[in-house]
Amino acid sequence: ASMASTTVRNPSFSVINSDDIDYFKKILGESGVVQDEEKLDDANTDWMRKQKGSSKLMLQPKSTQEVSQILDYCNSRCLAVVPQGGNTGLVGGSVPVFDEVILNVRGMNNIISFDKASGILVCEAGCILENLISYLDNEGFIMPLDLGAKGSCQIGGNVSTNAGGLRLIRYGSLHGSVLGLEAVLANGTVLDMLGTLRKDNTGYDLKHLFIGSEGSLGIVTKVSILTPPKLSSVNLAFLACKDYTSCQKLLYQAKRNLGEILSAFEFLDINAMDLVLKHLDGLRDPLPSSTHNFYILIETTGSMESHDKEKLEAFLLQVMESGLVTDGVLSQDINQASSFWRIREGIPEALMKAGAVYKYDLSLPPEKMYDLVVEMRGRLGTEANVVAYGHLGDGNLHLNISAPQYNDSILSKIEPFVYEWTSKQRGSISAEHGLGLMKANKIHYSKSAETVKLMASIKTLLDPKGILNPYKVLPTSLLSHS
Ligand code: FAD
Ligand code: S2G
Ligand code: ZN
Repeated sequence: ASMASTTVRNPSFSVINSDDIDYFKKILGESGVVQDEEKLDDANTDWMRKQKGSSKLMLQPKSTQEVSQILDYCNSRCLAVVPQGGNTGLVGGSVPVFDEVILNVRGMNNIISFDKASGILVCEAGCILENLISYLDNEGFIMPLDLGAKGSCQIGGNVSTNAGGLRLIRYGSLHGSVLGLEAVLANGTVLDMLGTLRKDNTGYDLKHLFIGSEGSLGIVTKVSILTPPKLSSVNLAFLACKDYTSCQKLLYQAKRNLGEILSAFEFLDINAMDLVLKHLDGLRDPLPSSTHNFYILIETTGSMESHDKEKLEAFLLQVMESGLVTDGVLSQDINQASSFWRIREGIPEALMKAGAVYKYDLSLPPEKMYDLVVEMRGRLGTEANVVAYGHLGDGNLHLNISAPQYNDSILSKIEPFVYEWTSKQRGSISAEHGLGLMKANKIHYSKSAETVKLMASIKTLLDPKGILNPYKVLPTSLLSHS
């Protein structure tokens, strides 16, 4: 049963009334107050279509000041609020559980400043990632993160989920590239932490609390982020390996022989490849010769095409000769490269088309990672299709269990087994997607009781009435206002 069905609405939260609507219209104008059924239907439903809230109101502020006024009012009225960005989150964190007010910052999508010398970008939280990527492309820079949801996800949502994605292996996590934030607390206080300094050791670095807080500590309204320069030479290899151990050894070699130009290392198994080729149009297997069990995408990004090509070709020759790689192709142009990425980035979409999806986004010791996939195949047999792919370079497995329909017999074979297995390996039950609603009561598999208790006291300090994204991230039992 999904989390929502076992969650009880917090009786201390008020229900929206007509005075509230009048107030919001007064501060936001008509366009900022959305009560349209269809738009609300969309905003109440998560990307996985597993979670559906019953919110009657979505607010779309145009400025930090308006966000502050909304939260100040909601806090005094004890109205619960769900901060929402692109609504591409995968753990049920971005949609209401009951009738929480949805607050979407999509209307706050201005670029505030960009320093072409340092690459420091300051923008509003509602900027869509893909728009930032194209803005920077014109300036000769790139975003330090890239993910399949770039067409819809907002930088505010990326920060709030501490999104990882395809480039983390090269450019690190948002905890490193985000230099500053502006956030609004539950009582309307505007926290200006919007520094643009690389180094600032004056007191506790509080912006880090908001990175990955999934809308539970405050609403991110502005982001300052360090963006890397766009380099001239990008190459992409689509390789095949016969077994998982070879994938691991390939990663070890790539880090040494490609070194500083390595910019992505992704894997997908044969089940993932079959699903993509079956459900997505216009794609074909780049290595049709014979079936392989594992596919690896290796991207390099450097400043000298001739040097990079020489390095990459020497590397590919070496790993082919050693048998680590059984087959491979180097993209010849941007179209071929994007068709290779389309295969990897299309897996979540293919999974949705295949039917029901049980999604586990795990950090595991790389040498153990695929043992879990094999164990799950043993436990599920023909009941479900166990699909594995992910950011192998970061030790991040996307274990997705696909079946025609959701059914509890499959779920009981997966949970709590997957969480216990991960916990035994001291892995993370959520590498990059966050806890949201789906895993709000699962944090103990990856965090000690003392740390979770401290998180709850920080949450209570910043949001005493618990109006920000209630029922999510932390176990409700731990929160005093529940
Ligand atoms: P939403 O889904 O709207 O919200 C996500 C969470 O952040 C919610 O808890 C919400 O309350 C909170 N939130 C949103 N905006 C704000 C704000 N301004 N202030 C405070 N809280 C806020 N994730 C990865 O990490 N790596 C991937 O490679 C990746 N690939 C994906 C591929 C596909 C096809 C899809 C559908 C999703 C993928 N995701 C991935 C998951 C998702 O895209 C990320 O979590 C993304 O960062 C969510 O951004 P969003 O704007 O859609 O946020
Ligand atoms: C990815 C998307 C979500 C999933 O594609 O990297 O983060 O697990 C994932 O399908
Ligand atoms: Zn991912």
